[in-house]
Amino acid sequence: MPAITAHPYDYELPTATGLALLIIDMQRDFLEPGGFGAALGNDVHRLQAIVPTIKKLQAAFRALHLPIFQTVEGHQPDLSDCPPSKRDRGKGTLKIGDCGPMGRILVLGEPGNRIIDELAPLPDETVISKPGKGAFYQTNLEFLLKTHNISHLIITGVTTEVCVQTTMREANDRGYECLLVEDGTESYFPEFKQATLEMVCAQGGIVGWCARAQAVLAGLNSLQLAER
Ligand code: C5J
Repeated sequence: MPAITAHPYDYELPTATGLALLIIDMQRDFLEPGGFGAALGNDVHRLQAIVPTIKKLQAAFRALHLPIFQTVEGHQPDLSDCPPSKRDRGKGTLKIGDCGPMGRILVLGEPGNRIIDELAPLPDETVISKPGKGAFYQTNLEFLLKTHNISHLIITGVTTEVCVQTTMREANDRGYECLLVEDGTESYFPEFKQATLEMVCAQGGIVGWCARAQAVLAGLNSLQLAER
């Protein structure tokens, strides 16, 4: 049985149709100066280190014709899907909907809301806009995964303890087998990233598995060989 070497134990792969790559919120708002992440007082540069790793995974999934789903966090221009509690939280200099250097902060369609160029989706790849932290909240992600018969999710993106972890927990509760890529996710706070990696795969994988990208790529290779 093809598997990925992972914590807390090997992550068994389904037949190729069943596996998808989920890339969470690799958008300019979080990775570049002048966006939502920076408006909340964070140093956005440390998030950029994972871009080459996610790019490698994206290329591997594309080469195997496996589905890739990306998300962006953003709100309608009238902010009708942004609760005041979210807009007001943090008391930053720029709030959601305000005009910043990359357009309106965390608003769909604005320049800052775009996925970074390095990870731009192909025209036939799905990008899900989400108003919350979790990718299942008020989106059609679950419908799309069911339509594609996906049971296993390889999860990457930012930030580890916010949108990535929330999404992994939502997916786990819905019965998906989730693996978080250790060097394919990042946080503004290294200690929060580390704690998240430890807590998701504690207790025998209470939320899922963790593995490095190299192990994921080796697992994909074994899957390809097994299905030849
Ligand atoms: C945050 C996210 N951190 N994508 N969003 O607000 O994790």
